[in-house]
Amino acid sequence: EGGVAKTKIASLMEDFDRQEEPADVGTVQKAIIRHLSTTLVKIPRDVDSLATYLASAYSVRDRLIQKWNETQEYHERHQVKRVYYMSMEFLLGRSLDNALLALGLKKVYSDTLNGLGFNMESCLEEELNAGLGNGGLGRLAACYVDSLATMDYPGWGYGLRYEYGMFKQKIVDGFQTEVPDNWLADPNPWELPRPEITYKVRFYGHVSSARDAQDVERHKWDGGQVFEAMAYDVPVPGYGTNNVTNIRLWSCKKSELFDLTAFNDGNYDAAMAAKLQAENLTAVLYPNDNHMVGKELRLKQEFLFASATLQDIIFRFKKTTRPWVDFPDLVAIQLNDTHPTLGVPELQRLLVDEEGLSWDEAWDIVNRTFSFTNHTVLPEAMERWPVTMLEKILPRHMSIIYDINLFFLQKVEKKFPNDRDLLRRISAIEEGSPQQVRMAFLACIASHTVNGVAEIHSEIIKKTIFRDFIPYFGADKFVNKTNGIAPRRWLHQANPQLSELITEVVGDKSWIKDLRKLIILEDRIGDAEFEERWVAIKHANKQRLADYIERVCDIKVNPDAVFDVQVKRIHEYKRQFMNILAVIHRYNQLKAMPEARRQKELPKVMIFSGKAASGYYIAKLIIKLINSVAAVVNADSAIGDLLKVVFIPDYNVSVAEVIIPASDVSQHISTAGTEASGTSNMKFVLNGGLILGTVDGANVEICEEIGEDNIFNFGCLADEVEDFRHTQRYRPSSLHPALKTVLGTIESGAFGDPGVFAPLLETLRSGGDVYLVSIDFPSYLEAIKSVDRAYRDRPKWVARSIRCTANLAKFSSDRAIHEYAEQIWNIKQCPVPSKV
Ligand code: B1H
Repeated sequence: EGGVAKTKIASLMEDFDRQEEPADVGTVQKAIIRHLSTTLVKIPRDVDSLATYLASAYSVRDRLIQKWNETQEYHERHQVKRVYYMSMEFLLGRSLDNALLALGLKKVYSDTLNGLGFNMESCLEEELNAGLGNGGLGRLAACYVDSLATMDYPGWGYGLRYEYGMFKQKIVDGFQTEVPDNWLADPNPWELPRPEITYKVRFYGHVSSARDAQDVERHKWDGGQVFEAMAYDVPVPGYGTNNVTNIRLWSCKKSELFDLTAFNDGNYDAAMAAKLQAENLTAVLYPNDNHMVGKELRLKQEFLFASATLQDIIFRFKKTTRPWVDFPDLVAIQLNDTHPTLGVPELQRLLVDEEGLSWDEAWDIVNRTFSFTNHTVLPEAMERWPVTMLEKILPRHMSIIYDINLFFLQKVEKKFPNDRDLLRRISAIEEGSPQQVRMAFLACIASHTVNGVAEIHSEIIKKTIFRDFIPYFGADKFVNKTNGIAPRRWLHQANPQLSELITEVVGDKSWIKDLRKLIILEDRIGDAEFEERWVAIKHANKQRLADYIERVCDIKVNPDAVFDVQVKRIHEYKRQFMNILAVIHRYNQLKAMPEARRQKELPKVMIFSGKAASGYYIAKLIIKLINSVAAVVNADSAIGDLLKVVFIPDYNVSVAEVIIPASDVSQHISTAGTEASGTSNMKFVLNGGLILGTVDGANVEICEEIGEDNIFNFGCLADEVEDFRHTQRYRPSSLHPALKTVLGTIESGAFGDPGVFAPLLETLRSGGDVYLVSIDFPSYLEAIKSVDRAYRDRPKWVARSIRCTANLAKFSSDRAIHEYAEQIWNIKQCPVPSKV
């Protein structure tokens, strides 16, 4: 009987899958109404724009799920190799607009919503941002999944489902305050809970060993605490393809088994209380960008993530019934920085302890499976975990790490005998008190390929952190994969007007999947009518941002002024401090000018936005200083529109989508050698904004692509930085007069109690000026002058702007993913055929 029912169901479901819902207003309307009244249980008078957003989202999701099913089923049937992109962060932002554009449904939804008396934009804005990441690293993961889907590559993202993502930033009295981001407060149509997909993850406990039948020592890890990781699947559509890929996010719940004895003892109350009190490992994202915090809870997050992911991948592999040696023919795993590196000893443990492989068989599989991306060289961001902490929480893994390291050092010793210092330098275990595991070394030892994220950065890591590994592994193991951004979100979605113009010039929408087509824009340079439209679009985007600024900051800015933007996480190495010091310099200059002269100056709006890690005191002072300067400058009637300073609160993906298309100039001014790549630099240039920047990260390659006439570079070079730090250390006496004056202005109390800013100013003095603000300041001022001069030559500026967009193809995440696929993952495109 059950058999008959199953066949019947199977054939009905096949029929259902074969039918694609038509995309007309009538069908869409019906779907939205159905979700309003059933899924959301609304009565007519309760239907507001939130409900309408949700109903629209559910109706789009229905279509996505169908395609998602097909994609997974098709890839499984063809046993194609997949990449698994392991990342502790996925900064997805909003999904509805992106999905509508991907599926070609934007117009019909807009018509439908209009017909129902709703405005599309306000419905889209009801969606809360999925802020499951800090900054560039997390957003990169989101862009990469977009490209995997769009280019029909078989691949999944794996991450954690934090209940609270990146905190919301409120500015109170000029200071940042943090508010929890309860992003799951509204229903989330973009996640599919999979209660049937759970894995047990153990912490603490003890390891015992015994000899097996072949007299091999076998290890068993048990006891301790057992947690459960449950899967939530987030479907991600490709643009203009049937492929819908998956991001599987793990959510933690304490396993019921853990408290079973208490339940069995009849102590229901106590057992339930323990369950409620149990720390929820996936409650919150650690809000530190480029900074490691060695908390036990973070280590547990990393292991829960690693273990659930590897168990899941192994489960899927076993369904193929292929032999273990084939594992790397079906599975590639990319480690997004070191945060998922516990996946290495976990795979080794699962293969040896659970599946009975020999150490060497397992290690060969591990090595052919993993590859690793390094995203930073900042010492404070390098993950190191105390051996004692690992031994306590993950005893079996600590012993596996010891063995991995021992076998590695033995091989190094064999190749380079009698070099004890080399072994000390290269060891994954750093001697000292406390002893620590260097996660970057472990990731490097276990991976077949290691990559940096921009040319300059990939060169730097070969000369610094991985220097000693090169004689042993050879230089070929270390490659470059310059970052990229998804043209779908960062041009097509964020800048609809410019997209329309580009589509007109290209002749079709093919550029959305092939940015090389943008080069044709160069032909229009000098075409007056085209240039006028180019300028008008930038102006409209500036007006949109001006409206936003007035709404959230209550500051009126003039859209005819230059919009000069620096938006990114607040960090000393990114030097927002240097930017605001130059703003003060400009303010002083304007104040000192006679009125007639002043009125000839170029009006500027200096726009800042970004979050400081909650424990990063100096970064928070930088925010306070920006807001204090803003308060004084913006209220100064003698200055008026000539200078406005704006700090836009709560920078996130959606805010970026409004800011980036509106910039004339954006600043990427990190101390040379510190910003691994940067990705917002690419987003600004793609939208026709010019860069004021240092010779760092991807700025260098952007300059190569667009030409040095179209970028404003300044500052010392990466290979000069160490010299400056040691020999030309900052001395107050040698301070540039302009900088002296600016510091004097702050100390005079012009921006409020100078005592507040004293610790910040100290970083330039006794702090040793680690990021060389005082060294680069003079050339920075010169560069700002050349930007201003250039902007006054309007026709030339417009030509530059067009050239920027036209030459940005290299920085598409499609190019980046293509390179990863061919050169690192060895995966092939596998488009899901469309229905007949
Ligand atoms: C980047 C991080 C990062 N590099 C530690 N490193 C984190 C490090 O939570 N943590 O512990 C979180 C993030 N993030 C950024 O990656 C680089 O600074 C950018 O230059 C780069 O563009 C981006 C993507 O590669």
